[in-house]
Amino acid sequence: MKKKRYLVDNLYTADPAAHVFNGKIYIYPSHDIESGIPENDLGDHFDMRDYHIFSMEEIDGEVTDHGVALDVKNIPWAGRQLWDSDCAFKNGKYYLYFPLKDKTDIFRIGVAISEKPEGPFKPLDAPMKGSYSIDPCVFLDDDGSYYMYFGGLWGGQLQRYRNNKAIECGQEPKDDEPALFARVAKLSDNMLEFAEEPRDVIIVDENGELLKAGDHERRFFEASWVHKYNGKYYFSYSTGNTHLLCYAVGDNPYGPFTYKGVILTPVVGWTTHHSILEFKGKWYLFHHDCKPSGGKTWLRSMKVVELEYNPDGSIKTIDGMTD
Ligand code: FUB
Repeated sequence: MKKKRYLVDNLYTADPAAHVFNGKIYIYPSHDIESGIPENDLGDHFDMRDYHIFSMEEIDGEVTDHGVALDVKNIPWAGRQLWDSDCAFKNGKYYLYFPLKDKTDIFRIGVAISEKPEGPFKPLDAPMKGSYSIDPCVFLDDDGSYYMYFGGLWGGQLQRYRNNKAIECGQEPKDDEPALFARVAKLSDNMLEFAEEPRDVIIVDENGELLKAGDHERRFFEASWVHKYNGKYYFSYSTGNTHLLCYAVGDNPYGPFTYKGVILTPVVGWTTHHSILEFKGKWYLFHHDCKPSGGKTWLRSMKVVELEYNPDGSIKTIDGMTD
């Protein structure tokens, strides 16, 4: 599959997190809507209110919409904005992790549980203790440990935290200072809490130097994803205001990760966000763009394309603009 394929045409969907459960592909996207809220740098226009979950048996097969799996009106601690989610399976239960602003307009990460990958999901009464910011991604390592990666700048509020504590007047570091990094923490056995204090997901350049805050073409902005290929850990992410999907490679789930390159060049729209999945011996990049909505940044459409590696394990860059 060298051509990109849009997956759904009757809803706007973004930030697709794809997993194989029970031999099928399940996709956990955000559900974009026309909220009427003007566009701004804090992402207020992304005022999403529910999640639909999709599945397909083949990469080019029919896509099934399983309907509303979780609605903001059923989340007791909800303020607004259901952003990028992810799902993990353990001991017969599926755990949906989602970022949502609480009633004080602070992003927290919530958990909802189901016995089926497509839901419906029942949310817990409170967000995860010590959680903050956005874009949770849960990675299952070969030894059975689950790790959550999270964080996002600007509207994602990551700049308001240092050492897992909220700071006053949170700002990004100066251009020549180390960048802010995503966070990672092992999950507790019951999958409901962090089992440890979240740590920085450090990204270094080819000389082992920490990426700098002013390095907008390479530094982390949002959209963490982790996959393993040939025994190496690939941490991929969006650079936000430079609209690239990049990746960095490490030897363990905590990093440090060494910056390696661009997976996807800019797409139509401001945000870019993805997941990477192996299915039946091939690798795929799930992502989104705003072509079908005529470029409206808050109305995105998820799509999939094959992802290829070079013999040295590097990823072949995909052109975001071509079909
Ligand atoms: O969908 C809302 C936000 O836009 C996501 O959480 C970010 O990663 C960006 O794609």
